Amino acid sequence: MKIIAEKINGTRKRVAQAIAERDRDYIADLAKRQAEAGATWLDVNAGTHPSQEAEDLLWLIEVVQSVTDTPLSLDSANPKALRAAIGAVQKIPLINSISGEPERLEGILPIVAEHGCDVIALAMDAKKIPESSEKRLEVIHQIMAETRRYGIPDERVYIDPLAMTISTNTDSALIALETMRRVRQEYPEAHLTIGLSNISFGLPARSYINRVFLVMAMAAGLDSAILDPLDREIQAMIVTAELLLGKDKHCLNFIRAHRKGIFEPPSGS
Ligand code: THG
Repeated sequence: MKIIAEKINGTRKRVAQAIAERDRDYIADLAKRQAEAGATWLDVNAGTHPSQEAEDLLWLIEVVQSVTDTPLSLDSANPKALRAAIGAVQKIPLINSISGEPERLEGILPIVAEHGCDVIALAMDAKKIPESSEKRLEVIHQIMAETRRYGIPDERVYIDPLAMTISTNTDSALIALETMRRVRQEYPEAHLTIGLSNISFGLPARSYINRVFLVMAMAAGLDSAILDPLDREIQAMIVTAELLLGKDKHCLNFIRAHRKGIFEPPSGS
């Protein structure tokens, strides 16, 4: 399971404040802790000020790279900000994200092709997120036709079926899971990812919803997710689900995780 660590996100209040105040220590600490917790990529999102996005993103990248060499996930829909960012990264990044929107495809796919990046593709077009898994598959077919046209191998594409909030549509998880199963069949070389916490928005006991959904999605073929790697219970779910899905030869990772204490209650509780 590849983890895209979510915490350096300018839509979060505390991170927005740190960006505005150029608080290096706060961002550096988030970067270090998430990298140590096993993140494959650190997502960096500079927030929603289009006029400042490129500048803020460059600052985030510089601060994060001053404390870790974990590769970055550049979380932006803005080709200009992404172009600037690509010139500043030390390792080939994950681009988060493209969609079926033509301007986004035209603006971002050349960057992905030129630099050999991995890329997340959202199952949505310019207008909206389709309701049914059939319609999401249609959008995914369009996007995959474009990535292939640009010569980007399927195994560099991470398809995000999009988990909408379960509180507004109780079929949201089923639609995302069905989309994942179909993607697995039709694009066996492509990866699947998801922004895990969207599913539980507006409900209590969110962590339970997130964790159970994560395990269901892993059974449907999810091999990557945007989540909080500092959540030990989530890490425990991941190693256990991988064990049960035949992805842990001789149970070594599970036993190692147990020795490291990830199944113990956190101290103080
Ligand atoms: N798919 C893709 N990219 C994404 C998303 C997705 N990027 C953004 C988002 N969705 C995933 N990232 C985050 C980052 C932080 C939080 C949630 C999702 C987060 N949320 C707090 C919570 O859920 O309680 C509330 C905010 C806060 O802490 O202030 O931390 O779906 N490709």
